[in-house]
Amino acid sequence: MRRVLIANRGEIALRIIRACHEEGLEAVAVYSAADRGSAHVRAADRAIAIGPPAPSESYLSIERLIAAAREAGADAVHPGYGFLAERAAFAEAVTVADLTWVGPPAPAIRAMGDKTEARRRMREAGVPVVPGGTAPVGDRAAALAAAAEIGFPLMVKAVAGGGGRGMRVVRDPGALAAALETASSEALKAFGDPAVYIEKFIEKPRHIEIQILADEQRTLHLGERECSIQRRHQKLVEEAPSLALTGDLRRRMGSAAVAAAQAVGYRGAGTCEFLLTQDNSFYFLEMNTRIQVEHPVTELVYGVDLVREQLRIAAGERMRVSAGSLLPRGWAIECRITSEDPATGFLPATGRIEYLRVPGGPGIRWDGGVDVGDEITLYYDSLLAKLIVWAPDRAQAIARMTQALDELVVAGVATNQAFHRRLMADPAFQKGEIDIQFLERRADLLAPPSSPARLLDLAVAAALAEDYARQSRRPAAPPDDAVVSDWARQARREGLR
Ligand code: MV4
Repeated sequence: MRRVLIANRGEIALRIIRACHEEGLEAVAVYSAADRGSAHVRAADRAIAIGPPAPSESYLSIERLIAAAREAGADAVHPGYGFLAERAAFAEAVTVADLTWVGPPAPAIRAMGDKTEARRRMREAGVPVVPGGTAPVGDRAAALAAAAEIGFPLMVKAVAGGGGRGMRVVRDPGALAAALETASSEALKAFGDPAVYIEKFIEKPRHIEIQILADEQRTLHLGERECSIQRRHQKLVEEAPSLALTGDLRRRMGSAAVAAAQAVGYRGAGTCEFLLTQDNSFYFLEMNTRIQVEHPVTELVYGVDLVREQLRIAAGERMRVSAGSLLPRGWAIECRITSEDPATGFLPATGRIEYLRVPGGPGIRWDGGVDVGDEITLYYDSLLAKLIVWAPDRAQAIARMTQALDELVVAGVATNQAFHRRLMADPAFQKGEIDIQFLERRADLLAPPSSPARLLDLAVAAALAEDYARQSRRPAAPPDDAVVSDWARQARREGLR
């Protein structure tokens, strides 16, 4: 393996390019017409244009990506996350083109993509899954019978689902038929497959995921990430480790995740998602067969570069991780900085980055993909950067994140920075009293009521900005005895035109 094509954009493309360079590999970027001047294009050794801004004609086009790999003489493809990362067909196309796929084998992607098959395989492997069906529901009578056995509340989920689409909570038998209908038609629309199944609904769980690394010899886990701070299935803050886990629970969840990976012949980096209940039962939900957005918090507490390990494993080398040394050290927190404005209900914002001040100092990491001058469009997801901190313990990590958020300035496009500040200052968050419904209960954190004092501040700032802008447009008259050069005179005339 010598030259890796990165089939992605933004911060993760840049992250992978850096890992390639550290591994002594050349990196080939691809870019859509909207990303011509992006940071990942400049950082790569070579860049290939793959089409117009629309993802379907660029980053989601298997054909164009394989052609780009050929054109650049690449011998491997790293998909990053999102786009084609979990498409078994892409993994196969890469392999058929005689390129190395930096990811898990296609059959492992496929097995985990079908949620009822995954549930069957996990049960066989002794991995706890949420009580419920392991086959799609048949007719209405069969569904009612299955529901009676499982009990209420329950959930109707899409077989081809994941990430929260095609899901319905059902609290009593009377609501089942309607839920089956809507979940099934949603599933058909979203995944092209109307099949649904039912399982017990778990109330107020935490979302805990376990990081896996597997090479030809070994399958290891690198502990957990706490991902409960999310809104509408979009994670906003992740941390490692989790306050909810003891060493014993970490070992048990870790063993379950390793068994899950082994059951599908997993290789490379992957993540098993679990629901952790308030009485410390845990249930396998799904496996993400890719590097995840939040991988840096694991890297910081385990001292492992997951992307470099992905590259080594794909090249057939052994991972540079020894099971004996795998203990979490200190605490890491990640805030996703997105171009979403809490004031407008987290609608994606657009604009040009006019100014950017990136936080720095000990224990602070900025995984960004944008620079001053970049245009933020609606073509791609709204993740601008990830701000990640490490500190010896959770309280210090929160304090460090607070300081980093104070240093951060993004001008020109609205971001969720203020939300992160409110969260870090929140006593309940500081105590770790979180579950997946935390943000549903805390509308005050999402969008604070605007106070009269805050409005006054904004009005004064706006007036000062306008006055400053007018001043700078007005040419100053020189004193009578000043020697004014022709250059200056000419410039003033230009300025007055
Ligand atoms: C659940 C659940 C409660 N009970 N399943 C959401 C995404 C998909 N991976 C599965 N999800 C859930 N499945 C049962 N039986 C609650 C969720 C859920 C959730 C899970 C993880 C992280 C955030 C979540 C937000 C809402 C619902």
